[in-house]
Amino acid sequence: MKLIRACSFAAALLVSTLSYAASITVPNFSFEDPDVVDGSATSFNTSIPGWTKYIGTGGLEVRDPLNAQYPGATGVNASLPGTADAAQSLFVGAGEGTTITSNNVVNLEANTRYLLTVAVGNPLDTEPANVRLALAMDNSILAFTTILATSIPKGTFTDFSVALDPFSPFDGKVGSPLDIQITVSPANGLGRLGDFDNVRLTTTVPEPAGGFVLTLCAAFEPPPSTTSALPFPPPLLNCLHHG
Ligand SMILES: [Ca+2]
Ligand SMILES: [Ca+2]
Ligand SMILES: [Ca+2]
Repeated sequence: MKLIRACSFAAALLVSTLSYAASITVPNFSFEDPDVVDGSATSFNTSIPGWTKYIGTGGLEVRDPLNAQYPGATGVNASLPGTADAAQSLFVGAGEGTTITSNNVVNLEANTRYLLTVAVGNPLDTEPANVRLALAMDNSILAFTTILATSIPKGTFTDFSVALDPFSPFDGKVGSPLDIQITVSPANGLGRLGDFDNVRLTTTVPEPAGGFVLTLCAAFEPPPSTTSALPFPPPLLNCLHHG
């Protein structure tokens, strides 16, 4: 019975290990810094806390939208809808290819999958630009996704994601800092602005399954001198059954 419990424990640990994910702190992820008055914004500039413009003719600002932009957004600290966080968002002007970055968010680790998720807004009073979300290193893009303006739901914020698959421990990029990039480009001659919030970066570390379980099961095998009257089932079969 002890072995059954041990292997069940190993199987449970295996499941939790396979689904293990960690969150990485993204600076000013919710664009609540600086706090601006409801309905106002910082002026378009080349930087805000945690974020800077890399290229392009557009600028970036923090703003606190009203009902005219998003339903329910008017009021002190009134929450933005959808997948946004809190009251303020990042607003980016879309000169062709205007790209802003948060640099050196984390150092790339081997055997780790990175998932970037951003709440992308489409305000009621302006047309959005096309958007590209990317993970980059030294301004060289490693993974990206392109979001057409027409696929961003109106009057709310909607999550879009891009994943960076694991690198081997021998890859020269391992150990170097990752950047988050957000790029906006005019869409159909209409959409010239991008609205963003709640930038999240999570990691998942896949574990080699079989070896881990067998190692734990072997550790709980009875010693040769055990005199229990109950025969122990074969460890491998038992583990496979309970896994
Ligand atoms: Ca926010
Ligand atoms: Ca505010
Ligand atoms: Ca507001």
